[in-house]
Amino acid sequence: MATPSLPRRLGGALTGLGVVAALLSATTAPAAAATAVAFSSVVPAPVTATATPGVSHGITASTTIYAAPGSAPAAAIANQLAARLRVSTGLPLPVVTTVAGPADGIALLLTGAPPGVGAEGYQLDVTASAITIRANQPAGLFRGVQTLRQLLPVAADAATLQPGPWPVPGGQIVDHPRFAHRGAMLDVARHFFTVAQVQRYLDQLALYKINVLHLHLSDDQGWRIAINSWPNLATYGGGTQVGGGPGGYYTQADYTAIVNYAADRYITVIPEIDMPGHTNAALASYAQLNCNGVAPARYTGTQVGFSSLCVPLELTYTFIDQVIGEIAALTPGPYVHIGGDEASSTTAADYSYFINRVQQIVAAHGKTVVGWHDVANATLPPSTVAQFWGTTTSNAPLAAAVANGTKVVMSPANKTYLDMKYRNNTRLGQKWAGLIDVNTAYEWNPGAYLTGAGETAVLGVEAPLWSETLVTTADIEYMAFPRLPAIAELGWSPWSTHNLTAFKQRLGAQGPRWNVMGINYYHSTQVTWPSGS
Ligand code: NGO
Repeated sequence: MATPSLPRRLGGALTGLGVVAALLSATTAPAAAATAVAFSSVVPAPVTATATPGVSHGITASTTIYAAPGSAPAAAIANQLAARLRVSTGLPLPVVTTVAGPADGIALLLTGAPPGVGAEGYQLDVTASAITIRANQPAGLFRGVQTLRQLLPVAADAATLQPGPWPVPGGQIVDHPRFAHRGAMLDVARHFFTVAQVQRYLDQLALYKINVLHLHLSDDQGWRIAINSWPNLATYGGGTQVGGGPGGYYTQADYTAIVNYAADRYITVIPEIDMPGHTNAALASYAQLNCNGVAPARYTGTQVGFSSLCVPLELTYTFIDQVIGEIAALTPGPYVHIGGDEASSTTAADYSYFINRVQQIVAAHGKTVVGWHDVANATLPPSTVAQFWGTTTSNAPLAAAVANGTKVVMSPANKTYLDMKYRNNTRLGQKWAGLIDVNTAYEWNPGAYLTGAGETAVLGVEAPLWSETLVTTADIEYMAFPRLPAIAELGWSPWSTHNLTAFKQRLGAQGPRWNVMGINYYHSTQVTWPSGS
């Protein structure tokens, strides 16, 4: 419904993402001034955002949410939005699927979007009478809803009832992602995180249009998913963690709960079983997997590179086939990650043989292989995706694989590793790839970074969060925020919008939102935080 009595919200048109100050006019009432939001605060930056000066649409007691008729996914997205907003606004926000809009209320439509926005893009129009999101696919509606959330006053993201009002600035956004893969990795092996903790992280990822959660499910210090054919992996191999705590593991139902929660947010889970190195937890669980038939003790330190599955042993491949088979059956997404990093206890010849064979096992289970870029030392079919985690801008084996058609996910450790410290005195994290504050995380171009891997060879970007030093949700959030949104913007926004100064203002505007959401973020001195946040 229209809210003609609302004061003017935007001072001027935004052309493209020319982040001209879309600020409150001097006539704005003080209460609303505290909550109004500008197009220029959306992260990741949209492809184009054009404000309509003097226009806004208020969400009120008479707002209805219309979902595209006949689309269960559109109805589900509408219900998610309504459920979220009811908590903070207390408004009824009925969801109906019988009328297509967009005469009033909020309409989520699967018609009329520009074809060029693809499967994940959307067009958002805010007029005095209605808010309309149009997309070609439900994923695009979901991404558009995340933009709408960021255009609402930050109080809309609160967990308790807030007074309002709930104005949305008028204008149009037409938006779509630069890269198909915009990922976050969580290491649940060094320290275990519960389903609820992972779900909380998924909620945060969704807000920044991340579409992949890569779960690092096994390492020397813990095996974190129940495998029915090899039960000791979880019950014994999952029973510890870095520093020697109780560890933990996901039942298959737990894993499915994570996968489904992610799918509701249009996020694909990529499970990783790291091999042939980083396998002490598996080797400790089954003596017969060891070349010498003796199970090593469980490991709670943080060294890497000392363990290896037994490459000449045939049982190794039976084991892998059964493990990958069970995980593939639980995983709707197309990928299984085989790790392959830091196999320094495996000879080069064994490594090559092993990776080649494991790729065939994964393919036999109908999945596409992802591996850390070390796998380029073996022979890769063009379908295998390599995840670059180096600290230099050239890597000869990887460049050769790319020349043969392999696509790359960019996770340069000195840019995207969320476990690196911000500063020397950061309590959490490591320093081996350098210190990473916001400027460093943001100032690189994923499509023009690695020699031989230009824009078309890059599938996307991913921010890994290794957990050697991380124990709690507060720890995860402190390391992920504010750097994760920087990586999310590199993955989503066109390079033409890239601007460090503008980005840090947009990022700063997220701070009050993180406050109401209870996110424990690092108050980087490189970011312009609004006063009081
Ligand atoms: C490396 C190593 C991981 C560590 C991480 C810590 C890769 C791909 N292997 O990244 O085992 O946890 O660094 O930053």
